[in-house]
Amino acid sequence: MEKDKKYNLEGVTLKKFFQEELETMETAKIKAVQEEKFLKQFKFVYGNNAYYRKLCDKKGVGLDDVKCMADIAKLPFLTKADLREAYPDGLLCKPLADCVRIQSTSGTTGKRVVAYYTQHDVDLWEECCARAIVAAGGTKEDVVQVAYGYGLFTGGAGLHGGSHKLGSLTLPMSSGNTERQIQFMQDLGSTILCCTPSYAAYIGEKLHEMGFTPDDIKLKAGIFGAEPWTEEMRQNIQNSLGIKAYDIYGLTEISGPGVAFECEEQTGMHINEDHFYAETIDPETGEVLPEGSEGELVFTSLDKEAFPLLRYRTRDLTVLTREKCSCGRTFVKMKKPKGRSDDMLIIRGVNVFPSQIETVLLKQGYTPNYQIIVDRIGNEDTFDINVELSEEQFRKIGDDVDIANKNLTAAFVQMLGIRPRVHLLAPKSVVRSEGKAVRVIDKRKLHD
Ligand code: DLL
Repeated sequence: MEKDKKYNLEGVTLKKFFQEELETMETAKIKAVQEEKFLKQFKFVYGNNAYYRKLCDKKGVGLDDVKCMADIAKLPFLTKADLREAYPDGLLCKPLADCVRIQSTSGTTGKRVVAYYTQHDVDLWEECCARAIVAAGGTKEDVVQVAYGYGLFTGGAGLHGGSHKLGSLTLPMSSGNTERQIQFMQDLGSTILCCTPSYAAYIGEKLHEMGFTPDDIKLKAGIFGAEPWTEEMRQNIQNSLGIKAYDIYGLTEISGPGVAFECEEQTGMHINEDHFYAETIDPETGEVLPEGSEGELVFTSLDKEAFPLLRYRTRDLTVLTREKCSCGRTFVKMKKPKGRSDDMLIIRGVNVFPSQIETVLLKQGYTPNYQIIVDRIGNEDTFDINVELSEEQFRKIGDDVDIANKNLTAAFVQMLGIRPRVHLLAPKSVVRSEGKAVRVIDKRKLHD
């Protein structure tokens, strides 16, 4: 690869794995490890948390009912509503004096979720992030620019900790101040960028706007997550920054980024199964689904201390697959989540995911700068999509704006089955994101 010429790998032993013996365990071994840890974790949570014990009592499950991994099906689910009810520390399993960190979700409605960590929990989490950095080609020689937000959000802290564990040179930029991000990237020779995919797209856009090309930076890889993003978006970022873009998944409730991460195959994320047991369920009935069918992800932490959640419903929709991966990792893979079940819009009775809109736009050569606005007038849903044109499109489109609009509308109708009103806007009219992008404005909620 071009980049390797600039990036001096001479004398550097590229590690394929951060913890090879764990990441490449045979499936039977993984299952045995999970069962052993699960039985211990259940006893620990049941014995140390009154809120959880009460939930189990309500379901009629006691200590004696859980003797093997399959017995997990007997346990109650935990939901966001439980976390709100138990706020702030009703699900804590260790004395506060043993905790060393609190992180929190970015939730805008209701009470935030706060997660507690002991030093053991922080180490476990950071190791998961180090695995992700190594899977993206990271070594101790790398300069890792962390442009996720720092603070209560887990993005900055998680990747920062992972980079330290690996021994890479860590650049704690946090998000924002995009020109300075690019200047530091050049001056300090950053080789790996960590931020949300929408922010990566913006950094790419800015790089070109400042008159640079990927040849003017040393970046070789990016580790992007915290929000849904499409394969088309991956291509867009890879081209504009001249890198390989890897997905990373996680949630505050389970620890933060690094619950799952992508390897060189870029075909889904390996779940760190030695720490987290994954199930997919039918979101309506709660029935456990076989691997290979799409459902809501449910996680059970297997060896956490302060805030170990058992059967936590994430509301994220994905598919689990255990197909052999060419990278050598044996951990089950989750496909790119389509979004949360509650991100799905129901417009005029039709299910619409923002990711479908992103796919259409990027396939048709538009920018990833868009916003979906849904409202209700009388009994009718209105559905508008604001699409920003690139400078070049804006210059070229001239009188053909109606034709372009018609073609794009037709592509949406084909993908979604309903007709949006499309608005092609001048460059720079859609607000850029430095963290998690706000793609949808659903004004119907205001009327309810
Ligand atoms: O977003 C943790 C994180 C930080 C993950 C940095 C990756 C990188 P929360 O703020 O608690 O934590 O939000 C968790 O974000 O349930 C998903 O809905 C969504 N999400 C996270 N990663 C991805 C991803 C962090 N790679 C919620 N693809 C999750 C799609 C993602 N959605």
